[in-house]
Amino acid sequence: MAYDTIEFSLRDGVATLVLNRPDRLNSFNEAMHQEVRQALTEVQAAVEAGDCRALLLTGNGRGFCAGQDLSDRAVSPKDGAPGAEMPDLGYSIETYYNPLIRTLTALPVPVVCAVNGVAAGAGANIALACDLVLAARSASFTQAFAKIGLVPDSGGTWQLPRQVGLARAKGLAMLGDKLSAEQAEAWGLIWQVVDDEALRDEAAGLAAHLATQPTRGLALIKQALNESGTNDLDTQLDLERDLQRQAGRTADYREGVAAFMEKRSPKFSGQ
Ligand code: T3D
Repeated sequence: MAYDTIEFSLRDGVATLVLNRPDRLNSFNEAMHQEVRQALTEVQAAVEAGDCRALLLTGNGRGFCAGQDLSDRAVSPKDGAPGAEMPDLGYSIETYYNPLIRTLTALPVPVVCAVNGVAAGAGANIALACDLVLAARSASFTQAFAKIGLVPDSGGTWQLPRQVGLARAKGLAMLGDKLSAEQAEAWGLIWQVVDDEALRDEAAGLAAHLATQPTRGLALIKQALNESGTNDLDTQLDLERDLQRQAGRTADYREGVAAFMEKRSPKFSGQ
């Protein structure tokens, strides 16, 4: 399928989705929402068919994603008068942003995000919903919502306190200041900072590596770590037992043990 607002490819087990509205810092308009959704539907089908074993998400230009395209939200003061129609942002969240975060979180393959520049508003939280986040040294993250009277969405109020603690989460959310990629790495918000010119190759290499690994096992790791956010220890121990049972029945586990015993490199099929 041909896309206008994104670039999408599937090669050697890696799906690559590039946000491509660089003159608007890859902010989301309706068309981009629809195309991202369509591409992720293609990814889901390819994962089920065993043709996709990792997803790479990044952006073109100097921004990763500036969240919602605010030119679609401009409301003149008279529009805010009593009785005037204001946009229903809850509808937008329910229709687009929440399903996107749920899809990325549930996707049973690793999602690598290469944050190539500023990640603002929902753009920041979409990046943080990915599994392994690399960021260019010049990139930054901003919970821009507070600056326009909104609340962090796309899972931001869930991710931030868990990843950086409540004090830093409140500072980031209430001030909306830019957090540098290096500070984000130091605070444990992202996996790694990479030099700008190396980012795309580094992220593509990481996704390519993950696509050769035990895909089922990685999906179970993702599930266990995601569920740990809300489980108590007993529930998590039970979950580990159940997931290990599943992992122990995969062809890749058999291959991993055989390769270890035979002192050779494993060749994982993803099954
Ligand atoms: O509405 C709903 O559906 C509810 C859901 C909301 C989710 C959200 O994401 S709400 C938050 C929306 N995003 C923002 O508030 C961020 C707005 N942008 C900025 O604060 C700044 O642009 C940045 C901090 C991201 C980057 O700053 P800077 O100085 O590097 O770049 P810039 O000059 O501000 O932006 C470059 C261009 O991109 C500029 O256009 P121009 O002047 O060159 O024609 C700017 O207007 C445009 N741009 C940046 N962000 C957006 C945008 N255009 C539309 N929407 C944007 N979000």
